[in-house]
Amino acid sequence: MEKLRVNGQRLWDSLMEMGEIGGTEKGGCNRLAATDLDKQARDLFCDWCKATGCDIAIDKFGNIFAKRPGLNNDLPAVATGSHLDTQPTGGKFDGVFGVLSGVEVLRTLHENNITTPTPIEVSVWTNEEGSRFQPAMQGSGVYVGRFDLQKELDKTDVNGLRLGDELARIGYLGEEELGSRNIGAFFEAHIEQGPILEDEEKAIGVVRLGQGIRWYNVEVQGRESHSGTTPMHLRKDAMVAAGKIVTEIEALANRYENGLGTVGFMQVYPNSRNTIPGNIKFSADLRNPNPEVLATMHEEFVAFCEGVAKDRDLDISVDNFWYFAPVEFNASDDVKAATEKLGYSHMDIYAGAGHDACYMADLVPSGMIFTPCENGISHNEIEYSSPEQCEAGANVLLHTMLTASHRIAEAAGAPTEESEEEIA
Ligand code: HGY
Ligand code: MN
Ligand code: MN
Repeated sequence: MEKLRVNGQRLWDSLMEMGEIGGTEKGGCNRLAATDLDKQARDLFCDWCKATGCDIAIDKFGNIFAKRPGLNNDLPAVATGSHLDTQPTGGKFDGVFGVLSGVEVLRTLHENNITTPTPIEVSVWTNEEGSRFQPAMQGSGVYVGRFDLQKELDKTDVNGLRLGDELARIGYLGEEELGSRNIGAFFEAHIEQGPILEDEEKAIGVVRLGQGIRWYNVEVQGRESHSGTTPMHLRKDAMVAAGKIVTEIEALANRYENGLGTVGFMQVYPNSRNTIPGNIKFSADLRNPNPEVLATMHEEFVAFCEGVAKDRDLDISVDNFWYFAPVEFNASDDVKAATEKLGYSHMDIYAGAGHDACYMADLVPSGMIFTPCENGISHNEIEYSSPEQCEAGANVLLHTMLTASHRIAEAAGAPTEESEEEIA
């Protein structure tokens, strides 16, 4: 087992093939959650897993679980997984690298006729990105009970399409109860999506923590009126108020170490150049690895919006509809041990992005494996990780999972190796 390695070329070819689904001219991927393209990607994943002897299950939120039997199938599986949905200007690697590293683990075990002590499972989580439907990490969040199933299925996109209907339409509104998988550990491989590993010239990031995130829907209600006839002092200009808040988000993030603040989505009504905007809806995304700092950022943000509403006599609503506190990964040492065994350079790191492993950590020992990405760029079509970097990450995933599988079986007093007569 020590010498077992993934097939890096096969992993790379699968990444490129998956990247064709929703592929963009700039070489990225636009494959939003629960679209026909998402269906194509899901179908391809299921086909690839079935070819390695997996059974496929789909739960009531469209999460997919590909399970490869082990020696003792009543023992909890060692699981991995990530997401196949992308940002509108996504790349070929965010999420997909983790899913296909899991597929490569299955393929490596299958072609070497290895039966692991426990089952091995690879999952695809619905709508991790939170772009078409909110919040992010929706599938894993519903799975672990952070979100209510029905409420999340009823979420709609900007065109009023309901997520539950879309999952049914693409054939991925399953029957399996949420949270019902028998798993004993969860590991997710993912590109770092930041510049640190590349700058530090490390092959692997041992992820110790996922930073806290707060998402808001902000709505500024002013009054439409004519841009040519309304004196400045009589205006109820929603755009100017929104602009002050957007500028403050940047200032707020810069006031705190590791503070991050972003406005990525905005709807202007009536969006006509000679009508003073009467209504503006926009997103706010605040992050920090320190929960107390994130709480302070939240308080200052809400207070600032209240001040703008008062000063400009506008109605401004701030809905902090999603929050998760920084999360520690308690199986990171498994990742570190596998990385050292394989001889890859590594460093401890924290995750700036949210990941499904952040929610799986509610249920089972979880860990994450980061690989570098070029110039730290992600959520961009030029996102890139090299074949060698992907291969290293998948090898660490393979050995992390094998070690965990043996540990779970040993702890249960179950066989960890196939006996000769069983093989004969
Ligand atoms: O928002 C995030 O961090 C992730 O990309 N869903
Ligand atoms: Mn991701
Ligand atoms: Mn992402």
